[in-house]
Amino acid sequence: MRISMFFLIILITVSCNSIQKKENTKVTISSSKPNVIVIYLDDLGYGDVSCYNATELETPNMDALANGGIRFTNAYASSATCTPSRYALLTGIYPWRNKKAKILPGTAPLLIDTLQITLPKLFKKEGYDTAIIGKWHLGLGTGVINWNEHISPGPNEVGFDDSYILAATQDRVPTVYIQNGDVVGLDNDDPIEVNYFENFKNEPTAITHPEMLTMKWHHGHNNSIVNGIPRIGYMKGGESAKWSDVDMADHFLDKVKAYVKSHKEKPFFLYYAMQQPHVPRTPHPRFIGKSGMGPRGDVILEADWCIGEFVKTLKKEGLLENTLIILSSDNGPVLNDGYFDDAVEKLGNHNPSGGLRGGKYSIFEAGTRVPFITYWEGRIEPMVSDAVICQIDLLASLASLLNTEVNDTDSKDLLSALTGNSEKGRDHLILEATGKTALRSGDWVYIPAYEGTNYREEVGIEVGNFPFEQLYNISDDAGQNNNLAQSNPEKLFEMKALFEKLRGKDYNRGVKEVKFQ
Ligand code: NG6
Ligand code: CA
Repeated sequence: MRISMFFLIILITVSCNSIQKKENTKVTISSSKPNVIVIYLDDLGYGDVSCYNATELETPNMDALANGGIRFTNAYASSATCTPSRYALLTGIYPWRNKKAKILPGTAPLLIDTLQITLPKLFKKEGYDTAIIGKWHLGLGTGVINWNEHISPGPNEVGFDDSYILAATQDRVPTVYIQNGDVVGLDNDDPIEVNYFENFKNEPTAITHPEMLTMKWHHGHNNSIVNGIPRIGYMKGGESAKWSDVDMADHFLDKVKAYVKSHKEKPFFLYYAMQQPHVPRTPHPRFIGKSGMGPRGDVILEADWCIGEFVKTLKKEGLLENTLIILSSDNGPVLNDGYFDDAVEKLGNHNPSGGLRGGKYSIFEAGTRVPFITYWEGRIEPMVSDAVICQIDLLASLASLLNTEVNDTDSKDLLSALTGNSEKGRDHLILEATGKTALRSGDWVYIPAYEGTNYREEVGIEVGNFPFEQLYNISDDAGQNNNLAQSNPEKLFEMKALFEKLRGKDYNRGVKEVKFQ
């Protein structure tokens, strides 16, 4: 009886939807409950995808989503690093409002308040199943973590029914997967210990045992060695639980495929947080050499392949027409992020930032402006949108999709822009990079004066710190080469006033230069 009711409802929903489609030239978003999948890459740059004008790399599967959906040209991560961007994505709160929203070590406590509204909680309230598969990097536990016991709070306590994660980053310990709070494959006789300050007695590190390394470190990344790769932080034990780096992409892909196959009865929200092309770049052997650009290019091709396989699964399972897919990246690109892996040497003519200035860690555009694609078969019509949108807006926009709303966040309802019914995005947006903030308003970008070095030698990136204010009109100066602060004092005054109104006058307090060890 219940089953036939269920099919009746589906039938009615499906026929209503097709009626709406016929009646309107533009997409009608009905009150039905589509699945929502956020595919989130790590450090993928604005120019790393062929549909974003990369000419040296072919990413046919991301291109297929862009060509059949909306490719946004002015979409932003809220921050130029991972943790703050992910915090904003899931909570709708600007990361600079939370002083702890900085790149976290693997031992950091959970950054999100368990009482806070989050993207998965929003979906859960509307009857969805929710899951995260992939990189977390938002802290776990409340203080000291015992990795050998159930770890809580974590993703499951902020709204995810299911979680299968790596705790922090691929280059940070512990190098194990955690499923719903428990380390996967752990042998109780070989407990895991983790420490970010000091090594465990007689444990090899990159410094003491360089002969054990299959990948060399450039800066940082000289602590414990796992699978020949030196990491950030020290780890002991947990041998049977350690992940295989080269299999990580396939592993997460298997998990997301299995998840959608087993969640067809109820609508779901899935956050597929891919680890590529963050360091260490460890393509599966079948992708090695495929890009001609070394491991960084190879893992972008690997990620693209995974996306293609995943979309194929959605199609095969009959889910594509009832699934909104959103694809983006947590921050801009970096070549040398701490390992010698030929990313610089083999770059050739590829331009990961797509001509934008800066990169990961940068308050310039390349730090936060990222690929952003929405795809919904039969519901979203292909287009390119110049609307200014930010990942922080997913919370309010997806609430709107579910015919509900969220209060007291920085998130804006841009559902119309996300579905192509409007090209109107945000009026303004505060961008963040390692504690420093800037304003985009209309076509203008204002960057306050900041202490510190502009060019960060280790990573080879201009992070945007100058002892004077910067003002750019990015409609005709996308590369931010022409500082108009002096020649356009009226605009400078207007932008500064708006920045200080939104950000508060003490925006510079406590902002310290990031040390790369
Ligand atoms: C930096 C790491 C870098 C990367 C980054 C986090 C060093 C020297 N550098 O501190 O390799 O892990 O943190 O990247 O340790 S993110 O994309 O997760 O923000
Ligand atoms: Ca990142």
